[in-house]
Amino acid sequence: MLEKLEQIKLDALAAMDKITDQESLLVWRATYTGKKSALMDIFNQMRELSKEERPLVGKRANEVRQDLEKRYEEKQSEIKKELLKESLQSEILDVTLPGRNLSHGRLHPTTQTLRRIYKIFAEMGFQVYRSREVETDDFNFTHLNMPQHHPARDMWDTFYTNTEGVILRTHTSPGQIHAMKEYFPEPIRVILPGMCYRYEQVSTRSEMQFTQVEGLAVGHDITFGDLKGTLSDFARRLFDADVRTRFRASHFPFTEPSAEMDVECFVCNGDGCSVCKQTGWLEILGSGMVHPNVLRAGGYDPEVYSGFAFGMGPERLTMLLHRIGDIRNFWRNDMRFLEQF
Ligand code: FA5
Repeated sequence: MLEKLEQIKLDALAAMDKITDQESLLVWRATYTGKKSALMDIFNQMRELSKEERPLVGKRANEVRQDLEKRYEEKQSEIKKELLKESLQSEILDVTLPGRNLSHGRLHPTTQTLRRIYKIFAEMGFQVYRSREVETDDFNFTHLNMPQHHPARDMWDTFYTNTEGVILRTHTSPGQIHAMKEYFPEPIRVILPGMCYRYEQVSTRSEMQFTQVEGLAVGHDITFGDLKGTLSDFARRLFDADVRTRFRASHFPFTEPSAEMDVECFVCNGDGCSVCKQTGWLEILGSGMVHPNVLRAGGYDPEVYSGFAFGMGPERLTMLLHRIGDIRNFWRNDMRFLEQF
């Protein structure tokens, strides 16, 4: 028995020398010290030994078991150390390498234009007035001098909600009424930016969803001269100090008289080209003196107050500023387009 024990120990230690990983180490433990191991057989066979032999073999068997367990613990910590060494070498950190570039986010081109518009009007004393995108039919049309069944409503077809009389606004003009109701009887100088929606054919110049910036000035003795001066100055500040502009008579139910403002075409410098449809001019906004019925709807007496209003499309202005040929790029989410601004 004692010889057998020595042999078990020798075999186990020889097998241990070949072990280099955790998995084989576990197999080794089961083989040499587990329940079915030769060492355990010896413990089980102790009963069959003579009284003299039993303590000797028992003592030696326990020693062998302790030796093997000790060897197991040693091997385990060797393997752990080796693993740590390997990971330190393979995941080495070189602090002298240059850092990775962070990719910078950027503002959408329309947002950039909007911020320029806010800044210019802020310098002229206009505050930003936030107004809602979901409107009632009354605010979008009726209060703007377009009663039910008025043919002018056909110019602005929109999206209707399931709630009767609640629509997506077609322009920022209903915000004029909200601002007047809130400010009365104070004088007003606000711009109203925001999204508008129209049920119309999408093309290179028209989207179903676009931004507008409305402007409204109400007070005493405000004239058409103020309107022209404010908007001409705005164009000079946005485009160029010597940009050429013109006002063209137009019609909006909520202004009287009404005018559209054009800037000289940047592509052909006024000679006429496909972008300006051979006219040499590009329309940038609609405007006019606030109609008496609209002043009344907002609570201002047209005998005492007067005002002007305008509405421009920042996407169209951005197209002019950056010579963008297709408005549909603004909503395509194509990084190749967006990264240029
Ligand atoms: C209006 O919406 C008037 N409410 C403007 C106004 C305000 C006039 C105050 C008088 C007083 P219009 O439909 O022309 O007008 O639109 C004004 C601007 O919005 C246009 O010049 C254009 O820049 C922009 N716009 C209109 N429709 C679209 C569209 N489908 N896609 C992109 N921009 C558009």
